[in-house]
Amino acid sequence: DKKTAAAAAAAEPVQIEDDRTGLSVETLKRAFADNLFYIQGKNADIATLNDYYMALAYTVRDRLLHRWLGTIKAQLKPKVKVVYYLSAEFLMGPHLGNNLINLGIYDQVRQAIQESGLNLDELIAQEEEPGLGNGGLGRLAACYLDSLAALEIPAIGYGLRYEFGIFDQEIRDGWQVEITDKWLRYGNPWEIARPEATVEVKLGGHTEAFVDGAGRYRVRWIPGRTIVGVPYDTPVLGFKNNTANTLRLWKAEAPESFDFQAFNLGDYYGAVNAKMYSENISKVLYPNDEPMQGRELRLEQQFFFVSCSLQDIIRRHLYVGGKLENLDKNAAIQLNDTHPSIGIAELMRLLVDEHNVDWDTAWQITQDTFAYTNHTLLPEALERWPLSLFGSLLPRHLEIIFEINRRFLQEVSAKFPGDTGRLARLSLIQEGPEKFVRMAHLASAGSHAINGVAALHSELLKRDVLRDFYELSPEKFSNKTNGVTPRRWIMLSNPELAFLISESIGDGWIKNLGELRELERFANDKEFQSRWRQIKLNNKTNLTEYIRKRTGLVVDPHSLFDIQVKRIHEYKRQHLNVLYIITLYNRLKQNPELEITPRTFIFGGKAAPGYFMAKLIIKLINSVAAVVNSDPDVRGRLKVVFLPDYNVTFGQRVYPAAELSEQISTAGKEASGTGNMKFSMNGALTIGTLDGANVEIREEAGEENFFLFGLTTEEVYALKARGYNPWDYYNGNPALRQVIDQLASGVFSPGEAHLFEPLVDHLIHRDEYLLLADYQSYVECQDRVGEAYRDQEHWTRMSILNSARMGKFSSDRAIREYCEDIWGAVAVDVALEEYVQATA
Ligand code: T68
Repeated sequence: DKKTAAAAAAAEPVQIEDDRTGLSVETLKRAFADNLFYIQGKNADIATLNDYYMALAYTVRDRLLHRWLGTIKAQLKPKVKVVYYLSAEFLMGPHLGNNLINLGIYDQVRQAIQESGLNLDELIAQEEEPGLGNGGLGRLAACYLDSLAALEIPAIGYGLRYEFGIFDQEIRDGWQVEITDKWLRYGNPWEIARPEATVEVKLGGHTEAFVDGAGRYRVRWIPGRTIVGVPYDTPVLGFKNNTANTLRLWKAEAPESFDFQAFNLGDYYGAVNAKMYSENISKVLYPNDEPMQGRELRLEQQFFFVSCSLQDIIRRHLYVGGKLENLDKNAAIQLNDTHPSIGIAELMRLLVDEHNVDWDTAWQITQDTFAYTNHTLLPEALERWPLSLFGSLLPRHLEIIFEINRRFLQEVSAKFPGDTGRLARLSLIQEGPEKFVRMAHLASAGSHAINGVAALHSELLKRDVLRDFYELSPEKFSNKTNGVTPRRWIMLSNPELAFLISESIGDGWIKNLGELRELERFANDKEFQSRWRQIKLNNKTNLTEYIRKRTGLVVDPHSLFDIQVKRIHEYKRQHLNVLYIITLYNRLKQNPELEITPRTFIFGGKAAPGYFMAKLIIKLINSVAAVVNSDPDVRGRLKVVFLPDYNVTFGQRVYPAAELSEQISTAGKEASGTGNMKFSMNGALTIGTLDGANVEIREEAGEENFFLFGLTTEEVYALKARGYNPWDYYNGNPALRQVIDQLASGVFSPGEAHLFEPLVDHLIHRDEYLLLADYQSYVECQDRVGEAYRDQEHWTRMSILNSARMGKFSSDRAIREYCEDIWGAVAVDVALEEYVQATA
């Protein structure tokens, strides 16, 4: 009858395409308006652009939640192995556009926003990017999360939720000025706080030995203070699949149980001060890239996020019924450089002290679970902590490290009897007037796998920095050449190119970048070439407009766009690029009729705030730009631009517009580079040394499609061993000499003749990075570039071939290698539950 039919209908779950899940343009429009009203509390009369952005972000977030929950459920199963990527930095870039691509709803959303009277690009541009990283290392972590999700590998990224990310850069009077990055100012719609999963972290204090009920010798850590970590989760979507992994970032807070009265009677301010002290830990990202600084707060940050994460990992493992002895069956923990390597000692402490596991078993579990990626060969970048600082902050961990070291050196002695030099070189403790804990040694001893990030880099690791570890355990070592995600770095950044590629060879390349090879058959196709060129010109025109807005400079989109964007560092040699610019300038001044390929030199990048030489290089670029750009003699032929505040968002504009990619580090110094890959994929040709991944890019692209110059790593070593004298190069090369003399005499610093003296002095007296030795080779190579550009057909062919042959540099390939060789992780299918609602 009617009544029972109605009851049956009410009990029957009905799937609804409602305003929170529906994907039709109509539904999206309704959901957008709804979120503007109910979440932002605004209507069209008073809404700002940011309100619209937020309303759209929530509309998109609603549409990924069922994937996210489905993924969490699928991954919390006994037999699933999860990759835990521990990194002090995740440079994710803006989420909105990327999530639209991964959900496959870009077009519907564009239409819905347009029909709502707005412009999608403007809303996307409104997002403040989370700049929780310095450069390559942090961005690599973000690309790897993208690929893990694309490949449906269960994974969690663990890191710090810095309140202030990398500083915003402004240029005043040619100098870098740092501005705090208040990225959370208007709220962050992509994260969800999970205060119920808070964990406690101990610091300071001392240790006590005791004998437990079973008669076992144990150690207790009596901490000086406790901090809590609150997790904030952000979904990381796979490309058009059901996987949404989690990026879990920890915020430091004072413990809830903080007892104002008992702790500090009547001292309200003291108590609040203690709270502020706790919150300091996740306050700000350290803006230094490679060189190491032994700051206590930095070690606190590292230990804090690592301890939170390991406790979380163990909790998850026990929750699915796992035994601690089998942790490595459920967990692969990757150390992104040594920044999280204190995790080796912390896992030992958690197992031995807190879970009562015996030492040998604990050490086996630890080694089987951890793996370590090295990102640098620069000795000054290797992390080491003064023993005194380390012991006062982490007294129990220092004891554990001593014990690890004692046993480790015993093993070394057994293998190399009587070799005391080797013992000293391998020790986790560096002896001397001041003693240090060597974090790369801790990471290497405590991991089952150690890798470098490009073939050359991995070889040099085995030969130099980790030579003794290699001789001890060669089986631990492998290479995992870096990669970047084609979703963000081609599809999102260069939509026109993505469209042309898909139209020509289908869209399989997005998931399988090797398919780009099929473009080779269009390399000589006139019609295809002209579309390829037109897209590049459109992207250059876009960048031209952006340059005009940001700097007021007008550049010619028909000139050769020659671009160097990356952190400013002496080893990356932005100033070598400048030496060539001045050389060109001099030629034009000396011969006003000289025909050259018109070029626009574009720079971008931040300098560490305390790195004087790097800041001086920024000033140098801007000073040379000021002279060159205002000189009517070179008008139309030479322009120099420094674009402030290089970040992920800006990178997305730059790579698609580049024609020449500058990868000119001293051979043996750049571990890999990843910008080099982004440029090439988007059709830029590379001028570069045989350094980092350049070697492999050239191998793939073909040597005839790559502008090679400079000394090789071997030649650099040999030259330095012979005794390098930059002065000889200066004296022996009139063009070089002129450039250096101009810098020294203030031609580019009117009124401040001595401004560039520190730079010049360093170059002619020491020149650690061999600019003068590589100068002539670079100049000749640049001249060949200029010549080659005149033959646009040939240039376009080379450009197409570069893109076509970059399949290897997808982060999907890199992640597959990590999964197979190091993590033993496999894809897990995520079943979506029908999102259902009973309606009466
Ligand atoms: C970079 N390293 C390498 N470090 O320089 C680059 N360091 O060659 C490589 O491609 C990239 O890592 C990815 O493997 C960095 O970016 C840092 O940013 C950094 C930050 C803090 C402390 C030390």
